Amino acid sequence: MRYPRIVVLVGVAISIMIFAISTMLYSRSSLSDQNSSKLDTVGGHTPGYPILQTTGDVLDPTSFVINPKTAVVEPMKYLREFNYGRISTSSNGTVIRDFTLIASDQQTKEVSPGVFYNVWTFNGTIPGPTIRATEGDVIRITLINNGTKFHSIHFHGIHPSEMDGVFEGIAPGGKFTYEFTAEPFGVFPYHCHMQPLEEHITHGLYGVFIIDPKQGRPQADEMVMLMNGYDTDFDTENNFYTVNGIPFYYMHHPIQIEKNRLIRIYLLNILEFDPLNNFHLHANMFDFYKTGTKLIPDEYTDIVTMNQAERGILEFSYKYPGKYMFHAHKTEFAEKGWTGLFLVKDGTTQSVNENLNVTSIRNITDYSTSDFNKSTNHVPTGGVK
Ligand SMILES: [Cu+2]
Repeated sequence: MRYPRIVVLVGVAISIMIFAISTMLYSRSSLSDQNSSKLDTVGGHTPGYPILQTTGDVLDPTSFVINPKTAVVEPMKYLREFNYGRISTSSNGTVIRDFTLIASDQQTKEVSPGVFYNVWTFNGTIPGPTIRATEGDVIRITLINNGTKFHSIHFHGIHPSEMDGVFEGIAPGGKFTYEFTAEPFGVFPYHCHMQPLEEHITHGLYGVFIIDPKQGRPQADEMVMLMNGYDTDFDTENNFYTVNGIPFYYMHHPIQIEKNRLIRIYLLNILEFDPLNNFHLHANMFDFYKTGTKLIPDEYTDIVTMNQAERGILEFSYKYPGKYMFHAHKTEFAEKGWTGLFLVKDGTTQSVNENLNVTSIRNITDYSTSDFNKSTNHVPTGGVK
């Protein structure tokens, strides 16, 4: 069969084009391979590797101020606030500490500038107040349920079954007093234990419970850090990660500490949905006391990784003044809010923070019981009361 002349010509032209394109592509890929081996680089920008793109959302929204009336917590106040309860003594001399926690689940508060979320809280804040006692004290915590769902308080530590806060939920409008002896010494979570558990936790019903050893710990500048997250679009993945309730807060309001002063951090991870979280300290190392139940450190490190409810005590001091980051060494968490700064002052140069644009959030603690804080100590110097 004979093809018309025009068909033959078109066929030849197409063949030439295909050959030319193939040759070009081959030479490009060879060049790319040569570049790869020459550069010997790793990552998304290496030729031949896919380029990762971010969604571009979140990334440090705290360049403007959170309204103090709507913020979920005042992180700088929370940092060093320890609640010792209303203290009385039994006939045999045992110290009794009474606390009141009010659960609520109907408030909407600002968890990041412009981001409002239905928070479930103990005493109006996320995290709930830090409860502190000494081993051997009798702890009495009255839970008042002002919410619309059943709630409870489950303390970690040693106590009788009926004080475990798991099987008996407190009905809306109800009230119950948990009572047990504080043991052992260490740092513990407390949280609601009603089902579905992840819902009660991710909305914010948790806090830190510290039991001091009878002999106390060395004097230090003490602080509490609780690592959490917020799933604000309800897809069981966190959109924000924080230490002490508001993403990036301590980046804009650095924690001021003194050079050579012993710093003690009671650290707890309560993060829901993500299996792990961690804490990394820049330009320094710390002693780590796992769960805080021993007086001898378990590790000397600059990073500690924790599953949900794991916790411990960090001790360190800075040799040199300046600004130092601390953050999750999980990049996603750090970039979605779990990042902060220490500002180390050398004790002679004052007000290094004057040019840091410090904005304070005041009067937002929504404690519904005026007596909860009666023996609250703002104890920047640490020690045991
Ligand atoms: Cu609950």
